Amino acid sequence: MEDVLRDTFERVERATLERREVLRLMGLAAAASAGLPTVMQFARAQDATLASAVIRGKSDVLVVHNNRVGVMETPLTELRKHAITPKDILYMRNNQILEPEGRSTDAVPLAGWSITIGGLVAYPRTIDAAMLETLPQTEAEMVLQCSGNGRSFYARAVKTSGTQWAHGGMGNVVFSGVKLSDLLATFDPGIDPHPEVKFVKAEGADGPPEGASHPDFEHSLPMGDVLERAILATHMNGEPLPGAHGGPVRLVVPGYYGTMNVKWLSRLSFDTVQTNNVNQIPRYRTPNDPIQPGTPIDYTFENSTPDWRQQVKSVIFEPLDGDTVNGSLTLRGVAWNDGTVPVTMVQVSTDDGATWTSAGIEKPNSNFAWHHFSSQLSLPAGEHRIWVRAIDELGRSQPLQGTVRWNPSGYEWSGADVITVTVS
Ligand SMILES: Nc1nc2c(c(=O)[nH]1)N[C@H]1C(S)=C(S)[C@@H](COP(=O)(O)O)O[C@H]1N2
Ligand SMILES: [Mo]
Repeated sequence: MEDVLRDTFERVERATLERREVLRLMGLAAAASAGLPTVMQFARAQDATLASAVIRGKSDVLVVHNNRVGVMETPLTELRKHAITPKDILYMRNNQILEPEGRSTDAVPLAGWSITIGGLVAYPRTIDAAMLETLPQTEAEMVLQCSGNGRSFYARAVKTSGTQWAHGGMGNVVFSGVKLSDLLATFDPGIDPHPEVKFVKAEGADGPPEGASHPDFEHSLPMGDVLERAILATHMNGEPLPGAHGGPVRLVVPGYYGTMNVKWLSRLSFDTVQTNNVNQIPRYRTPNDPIQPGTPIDYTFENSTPDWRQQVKSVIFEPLDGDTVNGSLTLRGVAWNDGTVPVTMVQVSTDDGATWTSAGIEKPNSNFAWHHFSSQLSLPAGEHRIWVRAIDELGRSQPLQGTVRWNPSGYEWSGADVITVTVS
């Protein structure tokens, strides 16, 4: 399976490189380096397939990274327009075969969709998803972010394998549905997990990737966070959950990386150990100890951690890298973390870290959501580097050199954000 994926990635990368070469020959690269924002340069170098041809209802402003399974990124010029990311521009990342319900942003009926709850429990159950509508509803405004978001920045040290996401493998959305703990509480007799249960495994109904024979897309999540946070989401942004984003039911764990939010939920299992599904190990993990960029690692359950809780992070939305700006400008962007505590500070430096000032932070609707920050800057004419880093209530922050968290698959990029702008 890994080989199939690697092949695909390599094919996409080769195609991208070839296109870059063509662009260079056409003299567009010169135009790009003359001031087009990086995001635009990036968008120009991608697959020519239109997003709407891969997934009906997706906007053609999206950058298509993979047109077979549907992997697409939102340019920051679009992402920054909305407090809540609309479904047509929300990034998309599929790993498996693209099933019919995943091919459009239309809703999928709840009735007739079954979810099995089992594992080391006293009373396993199968529910019809329609029963979720009869239970108390809850909602969470939260950042949905691929653990590969920002992967391309690891190339500042050594390029890592996989989709070369810029910052647009994320969005801020509102998921609503039924809290898993509320669902469990309705059963009599109860599901009653054994005291030794430590993980909840979520399985998606999507089939194996092309040419691979491995089973469902699965992830194991720690029991504590799942009981506290997990929602069986049936709605997104106030509408029935689009099929492409996991409808009719998706397991959502606010504060966790996107990959842990399993789409097309078909089964939950209460287990004593993590699944050995390829998406739990070796994929979607980062090493526990720093490793030298370029060094391979044999992942074990002991030497690495799944991409569960999101790292503290900030992304500048305005201006964008490469922009030409007026000397008196407003810097804007978003910051977030794993939602355990709020992000309390966003610091800005225009002198490569000699001095930092605090940006203003708008109070977010939830700890799991984007925290919008802004700062008035006054800069003399010339080229300037602007750094931004977020700090949360626990004092957790972002490394200035994000490559210190280098890992072979380029997960969990969380380096301080830095842009270069020219003041005219
Ligand atoms: N069933 C299933 N769930 C999945 C995936 C998948 O391939 N299959 N991809 C995961 C990954 S890696 C990410 S980043 C998010 C992407 O969510 P989106 O496509 O709704 O934006 O879904 C996650 N859930
Ligand atoms: Mo992802």
